[in-house]
Amino acid sequence: VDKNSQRLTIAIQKSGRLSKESIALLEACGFKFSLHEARLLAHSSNQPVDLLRVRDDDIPGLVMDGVVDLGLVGENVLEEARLERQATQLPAKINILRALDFGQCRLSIAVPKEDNYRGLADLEGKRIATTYPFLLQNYLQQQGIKASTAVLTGSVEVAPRAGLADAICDLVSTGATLEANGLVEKEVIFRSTAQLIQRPEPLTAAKQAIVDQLLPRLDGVQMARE
Ligand code: PRT
Ligand code: ZN
Repeated sequence: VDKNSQRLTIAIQKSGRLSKESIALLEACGFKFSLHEARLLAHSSNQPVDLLRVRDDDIPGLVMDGVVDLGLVGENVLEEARLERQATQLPAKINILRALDFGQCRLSIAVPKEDNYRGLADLEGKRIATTYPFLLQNYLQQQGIKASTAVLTGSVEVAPRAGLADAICDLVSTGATLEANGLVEKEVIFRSTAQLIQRPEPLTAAKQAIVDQLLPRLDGVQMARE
């Protein structure tokens, strides 16, 4: 990506739960895109705007480093990246432009249903499997609980059964995955929706003009489907 490009670059998830709705929202705001499955970059045919399609985990860093101008990403991924970058002294500033009306989920601690869980204190000294170690440890610290983490980027819900952890901290939407794995949701530690974020450094006037046109349209689209 050419940092000096006059085209506004927006990072979105390439394939996953946020992809369809991210593109649909930008299209509803008047941008036209033709997407080729294999391509990282998609040009808008009617505006000086490019989409960069990447793993969702890469989006916060790309925006915080100013490699791209805007990003659409889950608040859970954004906050995890922010905490991780703060801990490692990397730039972690971001402008959150809007909370979006899709990608709703919660990050929750769940335990095996046969456990006699009475409260957070029962997690003291235990191990919790999660993809979000910074959000989890941040929460535990606030609550005064010391527990260790097992970091897994997938299959978190099988960790207790596999003997890797005593509990899990994972994203939940319907609760079906927990249920299917014999787990019960006990503590909601973070509520998330997709967010529209912007790089911390000011945009060029030309790019800012596109954002100034985008935001009222986005508000209109979200208001209309409330
Ligand atoms: O490949 P890439 O890294 O881009 O994708 P990913 O696999 O990391 O992410 P993806 O596509 O699964 O999710 C992208 C974002 O969608 C997340 O970061 C959240 O912001 C949001 N989101 C909303 C969810 C869910 N709902 C959700 N239910 N992300 C994941 N899940 C998973 C959860 O991890 C668990 O495995 O769905 C399962 C639970 O769902 P229920 O309905 O059974 O409770
Ligand atoms: Zn991811």
